[in-house]
Amino acid sequence: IPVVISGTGLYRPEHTITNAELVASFNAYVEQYNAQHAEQIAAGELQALAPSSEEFIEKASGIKQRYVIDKEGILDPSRMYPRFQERSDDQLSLMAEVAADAARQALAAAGKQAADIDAVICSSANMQRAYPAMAIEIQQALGAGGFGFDMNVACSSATFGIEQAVNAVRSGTARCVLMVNPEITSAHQEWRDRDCHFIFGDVCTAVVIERADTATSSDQWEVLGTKLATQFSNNIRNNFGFMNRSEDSDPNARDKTFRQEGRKVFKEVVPIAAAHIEGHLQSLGLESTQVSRYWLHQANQGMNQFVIKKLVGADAGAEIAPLILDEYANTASAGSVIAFHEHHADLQSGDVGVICSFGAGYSVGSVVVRKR
Ligand code: CO8
Repeated sequence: IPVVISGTGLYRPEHTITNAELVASFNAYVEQYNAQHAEQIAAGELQALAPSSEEFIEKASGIKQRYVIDKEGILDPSRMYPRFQERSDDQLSLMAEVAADAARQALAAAGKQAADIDAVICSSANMQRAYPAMAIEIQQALGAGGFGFDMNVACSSATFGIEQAVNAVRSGTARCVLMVNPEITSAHQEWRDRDCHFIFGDVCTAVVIERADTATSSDQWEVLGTKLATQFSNNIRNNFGFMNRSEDSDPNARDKTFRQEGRKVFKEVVPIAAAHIEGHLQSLGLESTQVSRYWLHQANQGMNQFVIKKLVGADAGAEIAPLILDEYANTASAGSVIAFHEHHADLQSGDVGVICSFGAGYSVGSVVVRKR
């Protein structure tokens, strides 16, 4: 029985931060820091921080703004991270709240009730807590049955999650799976680091995956195949974790938030991603030029242009590989799903597309779909 993607949903926070706002606050922080440490800087014991620039951000990444759940805390030069209220155990947690919002939209698009869902996968670059699994809280918030579990493959969490969902449906473990990606990246982004302070934004995506014979949606995408690959690299890393306390490490140390060697990632991941997609398509008897649309991971505009050039020998026009990172920035695993969510309505029955993620791990995941 074919398996289809029958609906998607997108939660988008109400606040945006433009590059101009971000840079103004970052530069105020830099001034404050340099003034506070003037003596050590003058003595050569500390390096002065350099200001950021709007021009650099847009040119280097293609990002123009990002959505965030809390704006005030991030832009406060004496804080530089969001301010979230701690919730009691009997309140819905923030990750579950945004996931339930995106999930309800995806269920409506698929024409499903929560009771039709018999598995919930919460797949994201970070989880709010150790346990119970976020997916189980989301399952309860929606009123879904079956089972739920969490998984994390950083930037590739969504595509890896889709494969688990497809396999669960194919094997008969579940008939209809809800896969959600609450990416509250603002909480583990390093807003005080000029090299990466502009990269991330908050969102949540949701995807309904089910047996084709139960699907009633007018917008169905048959999953022709999924292919996952990983290769260890330290070039994108975050050492935050449950052992930090026992290691007596500083919870505010730089290595406890997102950090990367951006240039190396750029260079190393482009060929891996292009070869992965090409190989996957070939195994399905398809050429990369037969694909109507590529919904690629959204980390860097130039990176996607390189991947597309390798695949189809053309510049990544909006037609073949739509970009959403100008508006959303990098949303970790959600980026390729946002691209699919917003840019597939014009395609025709029989058209083939590829949803593909790449990033930390390294990890690459591709999902080849065909419009029914
Ligand atoms: N303003 C002004 N100048 C700057 C700034 C700034 N903000 N930042 C750096 N510069 C300067 C540098 O100091 C450097 O100066 P010099 O030449 O004098 O040394 C110059 O600009 C060039 O710097 P870079 O070489 O670093 O700039 P790049 O052109 O390489 O651009 C990017 C940097 C944008 C980071 C680019 O390398 C990139 O996008 N690489 C790909 C990164 C990527 O895809 N990463 C994957 C991210 S991981 C992911 O997607 C999901 C992770 C999920 C978990 C994390 C969630 C929080």
